[in-house]
Amino acid sequence: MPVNRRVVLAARPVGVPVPSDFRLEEAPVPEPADGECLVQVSYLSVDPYMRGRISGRKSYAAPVEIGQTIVGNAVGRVIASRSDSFEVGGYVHGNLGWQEYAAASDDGLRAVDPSVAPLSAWIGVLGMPGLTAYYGLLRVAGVNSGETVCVSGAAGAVGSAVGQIARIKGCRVVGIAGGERKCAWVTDELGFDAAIDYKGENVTDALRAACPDGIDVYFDNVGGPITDAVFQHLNVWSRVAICGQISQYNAVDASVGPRLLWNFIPKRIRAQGFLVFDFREHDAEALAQMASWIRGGQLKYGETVAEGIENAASAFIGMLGGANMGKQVVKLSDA
Ligand code: NAP
Ligand code: FER
Repeated sequence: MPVNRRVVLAARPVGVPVPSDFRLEEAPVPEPADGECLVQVSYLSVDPYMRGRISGRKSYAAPVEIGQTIVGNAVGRVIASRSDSFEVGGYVHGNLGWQEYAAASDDGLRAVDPSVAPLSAWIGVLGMPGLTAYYGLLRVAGVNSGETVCVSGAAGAVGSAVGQIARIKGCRVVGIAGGERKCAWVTDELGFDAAIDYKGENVTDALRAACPDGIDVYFDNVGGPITDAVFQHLNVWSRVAICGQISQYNAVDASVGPRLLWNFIPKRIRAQGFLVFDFREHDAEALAQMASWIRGGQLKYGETVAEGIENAASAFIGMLGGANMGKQVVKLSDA
């Protein structure tokens, strides 16, 4: 009988997750029920939000319980179908979890067109992270041509797309990322105007040099001291899209701050948190636009690829610590 390997939550992480918080299990390959497809996963996504989902904290979605398969988006091939919507041999993505085979209801699956971009892109630049960049910049922050955009987490899945979309829209773009290699990538390969290595530079000083006219839009992926520094350079009528606060996700005690909000009063700064799902009705249009930018060579994407379900947990832990450049994916099988 074919075996399905999956990763389950073994213990709720305290602080930085460790390998023993996860356990690899074997189970029979599931049988699709009526209306379901059986998908063999090619790539699975590891994302920062999963840190919240395994913490047991109340959120917009139920937490992963101990012993349950870790949630996560994945892309793969339909190998059995009891659905009218998807045929055997087609490609789909959806929340399939950290496992090699998944039986999933067709209403949770979306078709993937591998002629537009390789499979892995559908959980990255053409998936949830890419849409997050698009909506956060264009609908939440509302960038205008000629503005200066600063993005933290600049070399990650979301941040790398944010900077390029801002460039496409005629903005000056300054990224903040950890390490010289990541900074060189976003400027030399992705066309950012400048990049600041928060691990090697004083961010406040570097921002003053890189943004002599101040910052009109801050796309915040990280929070913490980096965001404190950016807040001091925000212009009158600037906007902050609060996308993520990854510097706080492993925090054991709630940290205090931000303390620099007095800036927001005379400068009439607007800050707004958002979830990518708020804009779901626009996904088709957004994806068509992103795909056309990819085809036109204006939107590039990077990936860091781990291999094998047994390495999903280490890929996740590595991503939280900055081991990835571009989107972190885990390859499980050839399509
Ligand atoms: P990612 O940026 O590809 O990977 C996470 C990155 O975070 C790491 O590579 C690391 O890069 C950086 N990081 C880790 N600890 C940090 C710290 N203490 N200070 C500064 N940077 C730190 O991940 P992603 O999928 O693109 O997500 C980026 C952000 O967007 C996350 O905060 C995520 O929660 C958020 N997000 C929000 C939504 C939404 O709907 N609101 C949707 C998707 C993602 P460095 O090497 O540069 O430190
Ligand atoms: C994310 C960070 C946080 C994300 C969602 C959340 C979809 C939501 C958290 C909550 O509801 O508590 O990267 O991505």
